[in-house]
Amino acid sequence: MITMKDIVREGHPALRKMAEEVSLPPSEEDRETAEKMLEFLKNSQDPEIAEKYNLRSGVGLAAPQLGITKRIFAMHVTDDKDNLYSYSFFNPRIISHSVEETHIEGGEGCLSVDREVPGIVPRYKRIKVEGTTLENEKVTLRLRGLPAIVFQHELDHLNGIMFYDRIDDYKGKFKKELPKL
Ligand code: NB4
Ligand code: NI
Repeated sequence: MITMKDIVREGHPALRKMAEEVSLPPSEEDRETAEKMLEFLKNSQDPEIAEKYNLRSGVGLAAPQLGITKRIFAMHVTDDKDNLYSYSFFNPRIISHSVEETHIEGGEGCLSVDREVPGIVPRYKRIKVEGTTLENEKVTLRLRGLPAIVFQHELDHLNGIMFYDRIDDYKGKFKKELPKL
C-alpha cells in the first residue's frame, strides 16, 4: 500500500515536469498504479487506517507525487449534496470551463508540501472534463464546487504546477495564469 514515505516532496524534480500521456488501453502496471492511488485516498479518509499508518488525509493524488511522471490521478471526494466522485483517470483533461471562479476559503494544501502556504488559490467554479477510467472507459463529467477544485489541483500536478503558483499575491518564478483553452 501507498504511505506517506512514497509521496515525494517539494524539490523533487517529478513535481515540476510535464507528465507523459498514458498509452491506452492502460498497461497492467499503469492500472495498478491508478488503483493503489485511489486506495490510498480511501485509506487516508478512514480514521482507523489513517491513524495506524500515519496518513495525512487526501481527496486527490497525482502520479507525479509518487515520482511517476505519467498523466494519472485519483480523486475521492464528495460534493455538498453528498454525491461521491471516486475515480482514477488516465489522460484527464478539461474540455470547457466557466468564466466564474471559486476557491477554498482557507486556501489549499498539498501532500507534497510539508508547510502551510496561506493565500487564495483561484479555480474555475464549473468544469466539463473527460478522462479514461480504470475500466478503460472514456467518461465525460460536469464538476462544480469541491470536486472541480480537486480535479484542477490534480491536473496541475500533471503539468508541473503547484497550488501556490496560483496564489494571487505569490510572486515566485512559477506564478501561473489559469489555463487558457
Ligand atoms: C489535494 C486537495 C487540496 C485542495 C480540500 C481538502 C484535503 C488533499 C490534497 C484541493 C485538492 C492532496 C493531491 C482533505 C480534505 C475533506 C473531506 C472527508 C473525510 C477527510 C477528508 C478531508 F483531506 N483537502 N487534503 N489535501 N494533494 N479536503 N478533506 N474529508 O487532498 O496534494 O495533489 O475524510
Ligand atoms: Ni497536491
